[in-house]
Amino acid sequence: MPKFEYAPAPESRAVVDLQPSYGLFIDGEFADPASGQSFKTVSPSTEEVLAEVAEGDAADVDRAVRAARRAYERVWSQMSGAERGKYLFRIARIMQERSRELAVLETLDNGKPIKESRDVDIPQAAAWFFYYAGWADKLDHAGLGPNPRALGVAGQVIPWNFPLLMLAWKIAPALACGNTVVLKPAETTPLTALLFAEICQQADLPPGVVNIVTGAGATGQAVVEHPDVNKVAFTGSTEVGKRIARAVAGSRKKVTLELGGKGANIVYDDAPIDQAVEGIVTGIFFNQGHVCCAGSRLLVQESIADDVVDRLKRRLATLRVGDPLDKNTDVGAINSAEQLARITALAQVGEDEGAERWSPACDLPGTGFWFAPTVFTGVSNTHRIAQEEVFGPVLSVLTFRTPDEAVAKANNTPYGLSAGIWSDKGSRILWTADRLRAGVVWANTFNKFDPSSPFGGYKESGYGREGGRHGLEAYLAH
Ligand code: TAP
Repeated sequence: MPKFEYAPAPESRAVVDLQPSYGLFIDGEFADPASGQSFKTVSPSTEEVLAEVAEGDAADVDRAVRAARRAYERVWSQMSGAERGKYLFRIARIMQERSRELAVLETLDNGKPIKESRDVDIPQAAAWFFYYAGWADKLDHAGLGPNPRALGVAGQVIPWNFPLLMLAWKIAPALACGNTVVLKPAETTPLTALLFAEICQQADLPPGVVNIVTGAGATGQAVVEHPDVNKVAFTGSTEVGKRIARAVAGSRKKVTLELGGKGANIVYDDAPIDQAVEGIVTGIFFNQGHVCCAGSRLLVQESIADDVVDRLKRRLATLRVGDPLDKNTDVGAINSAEQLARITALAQVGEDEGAERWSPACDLPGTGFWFAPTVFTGVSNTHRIAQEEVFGPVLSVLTFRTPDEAVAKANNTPYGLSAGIWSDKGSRILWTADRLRAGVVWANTFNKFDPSSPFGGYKESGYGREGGRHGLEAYLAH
């Protein structure tokens, strides 16, 4: 009888050809860092070392910026938009072809459930390249002035929560507009950016158009402060964003900052409650709550609050927390020991301030970084867990009586990135959305993304928009 051979499942790590060490990607080639230093990237679900990754310093950043400048002047800015678009389409297609590999690598390095990297991160990242590929030859018709032109070299620094997707948000519009790029991925999640570098080679992207310099915060600082960088694009914490704004003040660099958030998810008494409960779960437990636009504050109308919280708890008891490579897993690992410590400390503050803490019964694995889905009830607006970004699977529940009170509470944080509204009445949704100081407002849904839709914040959530036609503006002079 012929032997039956199992094909590797999509979630199997066998689809990834993990190298023991990775260099920097500069001028189309992988290169050793000037210092010879490297750092380890670990799997947050097992604490296993996945690879050694080059630690780029200011000399490497300088090398990368020079390569980007050369490529900008000699090749990329000379090329027609239609030609640039072809490269972006090619990259998008290769990302689709290699999507299993990208999804498994993302899950290994980040800890997020494979069903999220497979169904959200990777398809969305490819979609961003497809979308901006389509803009490359239409910039003159984008309504962005008579003669829109590229800025030059873009320095881009991204966080660890959506490593490949944040890369796509940054690189796709930059290249479509004719800029070249030096990008620094987050220290804890460099691997999909390095696989993306391989994809650039595979797509025959001219050397120097995309450069990836791995390293820690100091490497990011060198990218941002390099005098020959024309544009800085940053996604990360408000604290580092403020530091970057100060560092580039007066330099004539164009800057966009996508920073933290403390999104309100407002549930009115006429909302479809089961649907709202699903939206609350997606809003805060998707990607372990490592989401800048997470619905981390539930604002529920007082008359239905007990019912909503009861149904929410019953739903949370069904979530599977554990091995991110298991396709049945709903909540994966926390990205790093540092992030776990931050979440643990802030949750303790919630308890100390008198809010009531609840988690479903779940067995957390013995190794790796884990935090059970957590709900705080009895939270008031002055509590730190109602004001500060936890960036983890922790929901604060507040109540309100009137729509005016809902809006006042929703707007009462330093942030202004996202919000959700659940109601059966269109007029109530529009009334509320009009009054919320949030860059993105979802109605009867949450955490929905599309490349054609602009994304960005008010107040301490930053400035500038990524996505859609608005996202082109950040990469063009006009
Ligand atoms: P950060 O600590 O701010 O790190 C973001 C990136 O900046 C990382 O690559 C980091 O390097 C680098 N960096 C650190 N110090 C720097 C400096 N002085 N100059 C230049 N770069 C520096 O944030 P995080 O912990 O990675 O991400 C979580 C935060 O990002 C949350 O607050 C979240 O809300 C926010 N976020 C916002 C959005 C949007 S769209 N608004 C999206 C995702 C995340 P290391 O990796 O070595 O630290």
